Amino acid sequence: MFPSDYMADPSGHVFNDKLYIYPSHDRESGIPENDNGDHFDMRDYHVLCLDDPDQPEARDLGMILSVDDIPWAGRQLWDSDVVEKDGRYYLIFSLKDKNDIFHLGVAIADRPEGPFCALPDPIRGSYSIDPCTFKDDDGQVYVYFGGLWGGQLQRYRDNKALESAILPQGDEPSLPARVARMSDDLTQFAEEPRPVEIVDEMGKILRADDPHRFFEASWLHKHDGTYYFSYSTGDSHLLCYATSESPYGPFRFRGELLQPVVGWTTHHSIVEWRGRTFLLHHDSVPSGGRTWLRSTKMAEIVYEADGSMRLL
Ligand code: FUB
Repeated sequence: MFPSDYMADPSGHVFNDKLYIYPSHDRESGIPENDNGDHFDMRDYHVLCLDDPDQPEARDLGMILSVDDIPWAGRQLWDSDVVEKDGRYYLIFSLKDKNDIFHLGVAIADRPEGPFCALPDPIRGSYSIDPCTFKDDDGQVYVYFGGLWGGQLQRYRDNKALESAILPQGDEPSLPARVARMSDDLTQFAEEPRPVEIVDEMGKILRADDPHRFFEASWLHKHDGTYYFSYSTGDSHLLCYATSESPYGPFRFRGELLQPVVGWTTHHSIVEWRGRTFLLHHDSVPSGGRTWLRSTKMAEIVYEADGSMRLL
């Protein structure tokens, strides 16, 4: 479906009636695979574009930001997302600093095609990975973020760094993603990040050993006034979703959206375009199962009368 280069973690947005996809740019780093994710050693971002939903292959519009042009960069440009405000485009990205700690950074452009210019420092108080931006109908912009294991979320509690990482176990409550409203200029958090609670039908937070609990790859979209939070379950390899009446949640678990794909990671975005809804995701089929060389795909989603989603 998408160009022959390896692109993962696709974040899709419609700007000027075209679909722009902001992926991670996978490459062969030669670093052995490990649970820390060192083999995902990406060094730049490209943007892909579709003019029409039925176009067989997206166009690669080229590089929009390189790790060499980010003043605070250490290594590993992971998942990113873009939001538009007042005719400017804000790329929020995950990157390790020079001490190997993940933070979220901001880079700004005048066009969705970039090039993007990075701010000199990461967002104050940001940590972990996988930012998803969401602009609500009132213009407020929120960023959802967080990821376990190599994404370092287990090193924090209540937005403070722990002395050593603690992963909840068994029937302990799982670790939630975080959400923060952005400042009006979209360069900082406007508030302390809050937990994105995912609860079962009884209102209980999903447990650490629940295969549907949050792991990484947050995405937020709104449909018919309902907020849909979708995410990857990481080591159980599912894409799941939960719904709420508020962008802050709590979100009630609703179901599985995508079964495990070829490759360890699963990651996605959901975008409404010309009256249809699309799931962008990745797998490692074209690279023969190499988990760090992933390719972007697109599928259509439909809603049932009760608001649940399924792949067409
Ligand atoms: O692409 C690097 C990491 O792999 C992402 O940040 C995670 O969501 C997983 O897809």
